[in-house]
Amino acid sequence: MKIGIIGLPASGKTTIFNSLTRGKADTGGFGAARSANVGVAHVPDERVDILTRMFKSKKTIYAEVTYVDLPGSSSDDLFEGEAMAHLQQVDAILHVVRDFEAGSVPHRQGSVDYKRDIEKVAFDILFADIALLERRIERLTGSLKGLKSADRDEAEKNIDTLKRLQEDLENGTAFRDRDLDPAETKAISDTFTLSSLPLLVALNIGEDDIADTAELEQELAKLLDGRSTGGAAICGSLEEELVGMPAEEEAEMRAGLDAGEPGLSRMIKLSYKVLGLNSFLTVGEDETRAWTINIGALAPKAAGVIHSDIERGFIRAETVAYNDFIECGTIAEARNRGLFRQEGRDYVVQDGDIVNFLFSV
Ligand SMILES: Nc1nc2c(ncn2[C@@H]2O[C@H](COP(=O)(O)OP(=O)(O)OP(=O)(O)O)[C@@H](O)[C@H]2O)c(=O)[nH]1
Ligand SMILES: [Mg+2]
Repeated sequence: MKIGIIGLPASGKTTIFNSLTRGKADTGGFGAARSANVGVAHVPDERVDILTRMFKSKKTIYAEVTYVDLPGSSSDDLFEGEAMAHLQQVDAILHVVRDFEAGSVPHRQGSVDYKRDIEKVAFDILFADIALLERRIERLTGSLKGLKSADRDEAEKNIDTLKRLQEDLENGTAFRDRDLDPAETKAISDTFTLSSLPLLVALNIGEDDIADTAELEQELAKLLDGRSTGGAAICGSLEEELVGMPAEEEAEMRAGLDAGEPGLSRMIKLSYKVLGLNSFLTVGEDETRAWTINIGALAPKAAGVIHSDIERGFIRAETVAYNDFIECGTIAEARNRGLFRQEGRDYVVQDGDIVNFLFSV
């Protein structure tokens, strides 16, 4: 599961990427980067921290989200050339929007206006899909002649459906904001569409605006009322500096900022959610760990995330919900109160379940 980072040139994509993934990719290239940066962010999870302390675990392992910082675009057309090929490989998009003033970093539009830029990129995404559907319609139309009549009727129906979908895009409806009926699903089943990907927005704010983060995020939320869209405000330059520090110094600095939860962790959590992922937890002296499953995964499938042998030999899952466990304090007490349950193959693992799988080899 990957998130592709897009945004206008010099909006701070690579700076935000470095902050999210604790990376050190070059910034300030003004669109010159020719290859993508790929990195992993740890999903902050207080439950994992608390369980680590309770079980005195030697190791702590968080869930992860992979980010891909796309190669720079030399023009304002974000979806030219290679970009589309990269975007076909991702599961969601993170749009980095510039909202910092810096004389040394000119904005191509001559001024900083995040609302304008969000609208421009949203429009470009729709426009890219209109063009993709156009090519599909042309190809289908070109093949009509060679088809037998039954197949031709079918293809003509698909063309009509695609044209209707295209009109909706022209009227501003992204695929992520609509349900598709069976005919529509069929018509676009083998066409990649950009606007069907969940879209997140990171507002890259200046250091002077950090105090107004909550207010800025409220304004941002008003702009982003689409279905699977969310946003957070992040001060890219500061975060990049902080994650580059030794851990202790970073913690000290953060405490001094007193800014509450940084936008960065909100963004990573949001990314995880938008990808449709849940975490179940395993605990013990060796390690406390969050494991990633798709929402709705059944117990054997979740077991398979740990090891395919556990999925194959699955007998049952012993589980207690995180909140129940915290109330009880120990597994033994959870067992006494009937909250430590035995679940079978058809159990849908819930986010925050503490699980122990029983299996035969
Ligand atoms: N003052 C300030 N400068 C920033 C901030 N974020 C990024 N910059 C600067 O803006 C310039 C561009 O940042 P990058 O992260 O390289 O932007 P980008 O979007 O990856 O740029 P390209 O990939 O070249 O299009 C760099 O000089 C950064 O140091 C910020 O929050 N505040
Ligand atoms: Mg860059």
